[in-house]
Amino acid sequence: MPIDATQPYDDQNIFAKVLRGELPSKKVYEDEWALAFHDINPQAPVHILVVPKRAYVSWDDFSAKAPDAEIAGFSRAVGRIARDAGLVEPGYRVLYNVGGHGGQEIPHLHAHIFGGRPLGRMVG
Ligand code: IU
Repeated sequence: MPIDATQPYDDQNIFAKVLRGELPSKKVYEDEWALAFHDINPQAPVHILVVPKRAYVSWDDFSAKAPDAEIAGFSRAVGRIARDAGLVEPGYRVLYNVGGHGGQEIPHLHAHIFGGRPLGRMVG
């Protein structure tokens, strides 16, 4: 079920539990700002999720409220993870689903990184 991106943060969501170590994940990267792990249901040969360490419901919440240093740190982590996965050439996609129309299901911000095959043009 897609979420309402304006809802308050629920610390019982799946990714909050992964961040607290209460649920396992196939971790690919961790730093001060971000944790990244393989998506459980990959939609491409490479499908990595990157979540901020701190509590944000969605990209809307994060972009409005996160301090500049955190936005920079998180963004750099997303880029580094894709680079380290060897995706820069031939290319990759970063996606944030937001709320109902965006199809967001987990109410903790996550960037999807897709790669490893031609992804086609997607403009909407
Ligand atoms: P969405 O943007 O909220 O729709 O994406 C949620 C993603 O989280 C989706 O690709 C799921 O396959 C993925 N996922 C996961 O990796 N581990 C889980 O335990 C659950 C969902 I639940």
